Amino acid sequence: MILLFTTACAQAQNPLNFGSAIRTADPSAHVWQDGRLYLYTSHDEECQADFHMKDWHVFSSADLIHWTDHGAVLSVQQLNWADNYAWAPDAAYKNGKYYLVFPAGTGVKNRENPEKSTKWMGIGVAVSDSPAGPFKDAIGAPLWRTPYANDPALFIDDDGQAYLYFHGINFDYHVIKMRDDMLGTQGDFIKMDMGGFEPKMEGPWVFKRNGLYYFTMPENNRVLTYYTSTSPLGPWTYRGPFMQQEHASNNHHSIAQYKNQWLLFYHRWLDTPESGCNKRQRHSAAEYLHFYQDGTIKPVQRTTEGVTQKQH
Ligand code: FUB
Repeated sequence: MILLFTTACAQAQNPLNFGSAIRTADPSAHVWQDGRLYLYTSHDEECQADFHMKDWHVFSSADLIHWTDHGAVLSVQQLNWADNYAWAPDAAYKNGKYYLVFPAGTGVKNRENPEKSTKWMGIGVAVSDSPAGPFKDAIGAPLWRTPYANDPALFIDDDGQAYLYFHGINFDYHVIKMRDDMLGTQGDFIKMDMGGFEPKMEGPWVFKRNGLYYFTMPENNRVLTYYTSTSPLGPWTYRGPFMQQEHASNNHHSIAQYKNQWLLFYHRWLDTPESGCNKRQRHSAAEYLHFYQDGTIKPVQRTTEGVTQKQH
């Protein structure tokens, strides 16, 4: 028993150990019918420049310690409408199929002269019979071209209705309903009532707990904060931060319940002295998430231990 305890705690760690030096970010966690927890991540190429990213990866685990690397499950090379910016994905299970929603784009961002930027991003949908992919672009086009959008997050309510939240230029804090076949949207964008507080954001994530909806996001792209509501469409009440920023760098997270424990997945910018560029690069990590009696979220600290199945 003592040996088991020691082994489990010794192997749990942050960043998550995927068994290779792969750099991942934007982990989106889901628990599917096979009882495993799946992480859908974006992939930072070693020392990449300016978030030029090319494919999406999947990892799964049954104990949060040992991870299976399912490899690259979709690449921008397979798209006929984008060739770059394989950014934060999300996934959903519906109609007996697994759907990957993903942002991708074209063009170049000109940071010195933004008016000369040609960069554009949109959101696609890919489908697979397996949670581990591979996924195939299901539409052959983005869901829409305007507004510019990325960082999609799907939430499927108990009645089966899927909602798509995203970051959109001049369209933050909007949501749109997905069609039942998940291959298109229905109705118009719905501007949500955020109670008058709408900071810069990316990477929204919505979940439901005890009948309460949580809209969570990296405020100013860095501090994880949240709102609550009794509806997935709001109105939302701002509740404040639950994880502070680190290194003045972006964060992107997801929240899932696995084996009776709530978990926060996010990424950290860590020094990579072994790399040629010798700069901070992103790595997926996880922490336990705890709630107060009234449903508010307890502040989360970053740890090096990470999560285990609490065998102790
Ligand atoms: O990984 C690329 C982008 O960086 C994501 O889409 C954003 O949320 C930020 O994490």
